[in-house]
Order: sequence, then C-alpha cells, then structure tokens
Amino acid sequence: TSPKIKVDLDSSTGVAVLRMQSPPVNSLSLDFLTEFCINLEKLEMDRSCRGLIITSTLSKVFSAGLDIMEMYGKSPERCGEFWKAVQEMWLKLYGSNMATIAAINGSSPAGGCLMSIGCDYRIMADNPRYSIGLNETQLGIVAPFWFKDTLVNTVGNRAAELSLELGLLYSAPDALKIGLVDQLVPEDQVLSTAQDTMSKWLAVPDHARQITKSMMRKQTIDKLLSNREADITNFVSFITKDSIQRSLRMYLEMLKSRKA
Ligand code: CO8
Repeated sequence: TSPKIKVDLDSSTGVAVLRMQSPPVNSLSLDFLTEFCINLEKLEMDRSCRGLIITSTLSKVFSAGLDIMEMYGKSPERCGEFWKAVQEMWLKLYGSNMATIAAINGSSPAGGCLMSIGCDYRIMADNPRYSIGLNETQLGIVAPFWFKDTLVNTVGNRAAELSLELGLLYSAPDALKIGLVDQLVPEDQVLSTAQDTMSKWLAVPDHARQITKSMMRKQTIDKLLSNREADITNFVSFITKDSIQRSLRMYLEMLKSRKA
C-alpha cells in the first residue's frame, strides 16, 4: 500500500512539512495513525528538525477525523487497539518538542480538529465552505475528556461548552472569531504563511519555548497518561454498545446519502 503520509525535511531551515495524502478524506484509520506516529517519532528524534507543519494534499479536506469504519462493527480488541493509536497520536503531537503549525487547507471535523488544536498554531484557508470543530455529539458519540481539555485550553471554557454540547462545526471565519484557529489566509497562501510563521517561532530559543510549552500542557497530558487504560476500556465499552453502533450507522448513511 502506498504511504498515507509524506514528510519533507528542509535541513537548511530545520522545518519539516508533513503532508497527509490518504484519499478520499484523510480519515484517521489505525494504519494512518500508526504511520503518522512513526513519522512524528522520527522527526522528534532528529535533532536537525525543530519545526513541523502539518497539511493535506487533498483539495477541500484537511482530515475528516477518525475513520468511522474503525469504530463500526469491529471487535472490542480491535477497537481497543485503534483507541490506543488515537491516544498515541495526540500524546505525541500535543507534547511535541517541535514547534508545530497546522496549515488547515480544507475541512477539519472531529479528529481533524483534535489534530489541529494539538499544534501550537493554526492557519486556515479563508474559505467559508471549510469547517472545523468537535462535532462528536452530532454522531451520537461523546468527545473524551482529553479532547475537551485540549479545546478548553484553546478557546476557553464557555466557547468549548457551547461547541461540544451542540457538536458545532465552525466555518473558517467563525472559527477565527472564537479563536479555534489563529489566522485565515487565502487558500494558495496557507503553506507559505505557515513557513513564514514558523520562522518566527524558531527565532525563540528552543529550550525556553519547550519548557514553556511543557508548563502549559503537561497537566493536560499527565491526566491522560495516568488514565490511559481506563480511557481505552471506557471507549471500547461505549463504542460497542448497540445503541451507539446504530447512531454510527445512521450517520454513515446520512454521509452517503448527502452525496449526489
Ligand atoms: N470516516 C470514514 N469514512 C469517511 C469519513 C470518516 N470520518 N468521512 C467521510 N468518509 C467517506 C464518506 O462516507 C464518503 O465515502 P463514499 O465515497 O464511499 O460514499 C467519502 O469518505 C467521501 O466523503 P464525502 O463525499 O462526504 O466528501 P466531501 O468532500 O463532500 O466532504 C467532509 C468531506 C467534510 C470531511 C465530510 O466527508 C464529512 O463531514 N465527514 C464526516 C466527518 C466526521 O463527522 N467525522 C467524525 C469522525 S469521529 C471522530 O473523529 C472523533 C470520535 C471520538 C470518539 C469518541 C467516542 C467515545
């Protein structure tokens, strides 16, 4: 199978661009997440890499979030393995020593939003058709506490509460208004703006930036680290419930019928 992720590290700037290239929608399957984590780990270990930009090669979609097919009709063992990979992706990204920028050049619901808010900075294409948010409740499922914590850390408690309870997907302009993204730029300038912004982040001495990042994020990360197994058990028992499986099936049918 062809790689779902392509990484280019510019050794002169120390900036890597990670491109998600898994059609049709960069959904986060177990294979995708595994590949993502391996790449992230390699960059993390590479002392010449100081900054990471995450973007998509697909037109219109950054990432559609978790692959719903990984949560539908799968064994509890497989669901557990999948969830562990989702946790790993977030732990690696949220806790990365690199400066990380999401260059959001398309829609970014649910897990795609989690990946974006796991970065240090978000630049989104100024296209009102693109949306971003944690829409889990719309699928009849519940975003786990660490999704919630990451959102609260990004937009504050009130905006997070509204957004999570209603499962809101924000258009790019609305996302900017609540601070879910930091900047909107024309679509063809998303990556170049990310590169320019990265040079500002990398002008700050690494160790000072890293210690500060850790000070801001450590508590949130430790909370999952000390509840990892319980969080997996909780996910598996929730997602394998008949009622939840029915919600997911209805959502999948809605997705398919919306097409045409
Ligand atoms: N997983 C699997 N397949 C998907 C997903 C997905 N997340 N999203 C889209 N697809 C499929 C579609 O069904 C469609 O399949 P097919 O071609 O066979 O009909 C194909 O991908 C293309 O999709 P669209 O035609 O919809 O493409 P568009 O370009 O029109 O739209 C969007 C792209 C905006 C990304 C749209 O596909 C969309 O809104 N997708 C759904 C996104 C979503 O709601 N994701 C939520 C996933 S749940 C999650 O990430 C967190 C779960 C936390 C779990 C907590 C439990 C306790």
